[in-house]
Amino acid sequence: MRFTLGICLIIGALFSYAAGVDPNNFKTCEQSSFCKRSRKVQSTGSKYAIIPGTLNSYADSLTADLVNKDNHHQFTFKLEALMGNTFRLQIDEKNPLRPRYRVEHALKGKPATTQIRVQESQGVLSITAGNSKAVIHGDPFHIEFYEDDVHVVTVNAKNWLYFEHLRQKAAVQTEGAEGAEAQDANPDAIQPPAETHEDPGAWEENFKSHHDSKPYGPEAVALDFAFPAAEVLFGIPEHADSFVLKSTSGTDPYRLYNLDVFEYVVDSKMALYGSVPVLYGHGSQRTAGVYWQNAAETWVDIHTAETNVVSSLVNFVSGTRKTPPPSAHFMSESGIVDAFIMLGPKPIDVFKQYAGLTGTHELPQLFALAYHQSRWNYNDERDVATVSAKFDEFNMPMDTMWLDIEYTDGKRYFTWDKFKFPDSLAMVKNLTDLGRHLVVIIDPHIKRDNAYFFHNDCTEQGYYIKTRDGNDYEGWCWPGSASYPDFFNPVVREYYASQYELSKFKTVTADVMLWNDMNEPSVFNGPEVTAPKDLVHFGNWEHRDVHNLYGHMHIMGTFAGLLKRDPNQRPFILTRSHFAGSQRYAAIWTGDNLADWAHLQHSIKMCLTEAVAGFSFCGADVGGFFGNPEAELLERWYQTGIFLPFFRAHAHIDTKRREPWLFPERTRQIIRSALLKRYSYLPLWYTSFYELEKTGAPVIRPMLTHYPHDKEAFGIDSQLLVQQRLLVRPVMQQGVSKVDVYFPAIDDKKNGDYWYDVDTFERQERAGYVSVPVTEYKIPVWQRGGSIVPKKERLRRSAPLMLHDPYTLIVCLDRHGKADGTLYLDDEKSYKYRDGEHIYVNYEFEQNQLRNNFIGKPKYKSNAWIERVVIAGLQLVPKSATITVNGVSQQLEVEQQGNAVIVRKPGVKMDVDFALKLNY
Ligand code: MIG
Repeated sequence: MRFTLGICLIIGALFSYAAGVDPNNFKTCEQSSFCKRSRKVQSTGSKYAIIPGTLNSYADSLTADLVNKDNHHQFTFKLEALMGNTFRLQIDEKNPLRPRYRVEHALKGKPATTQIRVQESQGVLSITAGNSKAVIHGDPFHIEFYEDDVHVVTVNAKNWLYFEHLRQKAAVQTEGAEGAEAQDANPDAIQPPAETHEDPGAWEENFKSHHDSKPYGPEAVALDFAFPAAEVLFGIPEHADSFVLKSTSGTDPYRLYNLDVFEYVVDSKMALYGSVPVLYGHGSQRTAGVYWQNAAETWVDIHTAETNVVSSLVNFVSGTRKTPPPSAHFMSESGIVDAFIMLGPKPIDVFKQYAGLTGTHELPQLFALAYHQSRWNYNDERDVATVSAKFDEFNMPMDTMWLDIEYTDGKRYFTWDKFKFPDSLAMVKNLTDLGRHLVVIIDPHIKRDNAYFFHNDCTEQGYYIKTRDGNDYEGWCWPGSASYPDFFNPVVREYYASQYELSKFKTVTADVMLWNDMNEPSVFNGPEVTAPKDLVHFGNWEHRDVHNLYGHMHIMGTFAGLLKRDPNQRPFILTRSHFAGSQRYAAIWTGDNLADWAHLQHSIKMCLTEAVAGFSFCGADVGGFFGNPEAELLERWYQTGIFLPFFRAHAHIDTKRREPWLFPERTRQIIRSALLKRYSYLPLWYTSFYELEKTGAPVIRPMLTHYPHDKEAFGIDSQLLVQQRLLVRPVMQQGVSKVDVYFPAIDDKKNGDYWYDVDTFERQERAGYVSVPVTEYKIPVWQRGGSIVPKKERLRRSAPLMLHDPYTLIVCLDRHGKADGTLYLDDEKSYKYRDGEHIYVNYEFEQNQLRNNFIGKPKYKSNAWIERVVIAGLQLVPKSATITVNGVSQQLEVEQQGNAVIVRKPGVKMDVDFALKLNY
């Protein structure tokens, strides 16, 4: 039975391109009993109050007991002030029947707290920490949060706090779902608490053919958050939806439950592979956020007054809000309330506050930011060698070849198919000799084959996730019958990590990097294609409690393994499943998208949301995973993909081969020029990632990040910013000869920044929509006036070969004739940069002079130099330029080219102070 189902699913996955996901395979809120129960509170409300006399205040926190006035159950409540305008709120049962799960490993460390000042007046307590303040109301319990006296967040604004305390199961209910009625008939039954008319799904629940035994019964937690200073809400990836969250009135809530969704559709609130429960509220004066730290299945209702002209007019005229503020209602199946309230005040501040809690991706090796060539599958060693050689033949740069599941011996990870890949080390060398890399896939499902060492180790040592009755759980996945290591056990992670050591995994080298897929986990014959919730993990936690963290624990093991293998190389890992904090270990991609225009458009929307949720290192399968893109779609996809941080072409096993040279000459040239553009901007990407690691500021950003006052910009998700330097608005529609670009306003008078077309240096001077003509080659991108962007413009076959190539600086002037911008460089591979072996410099142009200011001491020895300085926005063309280094001056040629001026061969090394002056 199980077997047949597995086969059907596999056949389905391989051969059907039918129109998209079958929603019946996934639960609605109504079909998820805790969601249904938690959502019901929206009509009844709840009654929680602080119990007078239980308050205790400490240097950095405050505690109290809470009571549910309907059933008299008691809870503990703790509010802690953290560094950086953030509060942490935790609510748990005072005396739970068994401990409730608290998320571990998501935060990058224990958050530093800060001193509070407590004041009381008329039964209302206020806690002040720095610029922020929490005002606590006891009955009904709710907390208002203020940033510099502006009210930005209310917790439990609508009294939707809902906390199902753990209970003994009433005796009569052991047999099935008729519970509620049967009880009345049995006088001996233990009555459930008066407030619950027991929901049939409370103690066990079925979905399709799957049974969830729910041994601990109902244990949901839910809470609402209002954002009085906000107009739009965004965040909570991963969904194939717009950047700004839509109201869920009349629809299901947004769902966060890591799932392998076959042919996901766009414009959808359905769950996907990753879950990052962070949500932001943004208005023109303030931005705030909430990180709901819970790894169980979670649904989020969004209540936003549908913005209409009348309501915004009323708000405008009265100066106060008449419509209720946008709010979000988080509902989780188990665990505790653990919420971080981040008070901004600006968008970039909140993004950094979130990064301060959960961390950032560290600076990747440069190659990881270059172009990745993947498909399911490159078949054998010859195939890999040929593809690599073809890129050279057609003069296209390419850095990394990928091997999907077919390289293994029967989907036994850490092994190779010896017929197709008899000499993997020679194949790898063939690539690394050209500066290229290889990435191989390793999935978490383990083939149950007693001739497979990994399976035997896991069986003997008890490393697999267990069923309720203590057996190794068996599911069905690519290898057939499979079990799943319990990565929550540190011993299992250690074992797993050690498998990556070259003494064990002898068929790869330390240059081979990793792809972890299917780690939601995907189980073909499991409920909703994942693991049953009543499985048991290390520490006796149910899968229900930790589901959204499974992939996170998997990649923690991989990351540790790669460091063990070679402590001097920065690991590169791509993961599909992710949770808050997974960005510390891996890049992500948006999974199995479709080769259509709508999915191309969603690649930007989805990655923008991921970027503000910590995952700057995000991309989508270029070309689309399912289906065969026509040439135009593929061209536009490359042109878009080069401006997302993770840039990889990938395709389903049944699609036609689509390496760029297989297309007609015109398509080839278009793709080639897009690739060259990506490589030319590598210094900018690299610098941006260094700054991400240092500051937490996302690499790609929605427009509102730097134009927080411009309401028109809030909802724009067809364009993105790279830092605050580039504005990218790719062509993502078929057959168009122009696109509408929105240039954001910097003030109420519709003034904008200057923006220079990066190809022509034509300048946009005003905010608003501009219809821009495009050709098939055109990628509409502008550089902000006031910024300097470092580039490298020589063609090589791979990024590591560019290490010593010279730089070009693109200087785009603002209204005052000024610009500045940073450049970061190091060995592009090792951790020596952590010991200061790098060059970090800020270039500044002002009064016709370019200078460099080193940030810290330049300690890396680079052979690179500055080959060219391009300046756009000068009033007059200078006659010449003078460069001065160490008191020695030299005259340089200046040439006008279109709308820019080029200073040739300043020739100065990267670690030397200089001044370059234009002469008139
Ligand atoms: O069930 O490894 O999203 O990128 O090519 C499909 C085969 C399993 C899903 C990944 C996709 C990958 C494919 N994998």
